[in-house]
Amino acid sequence: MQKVTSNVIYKVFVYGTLKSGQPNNNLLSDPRNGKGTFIGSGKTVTKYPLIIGTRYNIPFLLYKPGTGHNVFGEIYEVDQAMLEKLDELEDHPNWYIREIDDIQILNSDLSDSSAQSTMKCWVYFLKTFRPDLLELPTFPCYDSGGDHGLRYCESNNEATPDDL
Ligand code: PCA
Repeated sequence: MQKVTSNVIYKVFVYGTLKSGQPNNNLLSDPRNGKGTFIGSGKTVTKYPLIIGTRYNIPFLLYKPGTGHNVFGEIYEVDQAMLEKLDELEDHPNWYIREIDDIQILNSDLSDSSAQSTMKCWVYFLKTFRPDLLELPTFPCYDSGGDHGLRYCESNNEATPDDL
């Protein structure tokens, strides 16, 4: 019997551990998980606080539009299989909530759409959070190895929203 596959392609903007050179990028680049093609870098049109939280040093984009920075990230085209993998990693919709947002394209390999300056992409936000998370330092660009010293802890499997 033929396997039913969907060929729908989704655009996802990643700003945290899924970016290239960051601890979870291997998930996006592993073809066994599905299609994950880098198409360019971008930044959020809206300012948001990008913070590093929990004792596992996990990056979160807090859904508090207008506060923080226009956050830098990377845009990927992914298929349904890959999107499901990402949702699993981010525990959408229990922890992060995936929402469509406007991303300003900074550079792009898509020559035929270079006239376009923004793109609607899926982004993983934290929408329910304790207000004191807004007191943490905010970053325009995430790097696990940055001089903030808050390196991402990969053994965070038992982290839950209660850790926030
Ligand atoms: N992974 C997702 C959300 C935060 C994280 O670490 C990302 O990179 O966009």
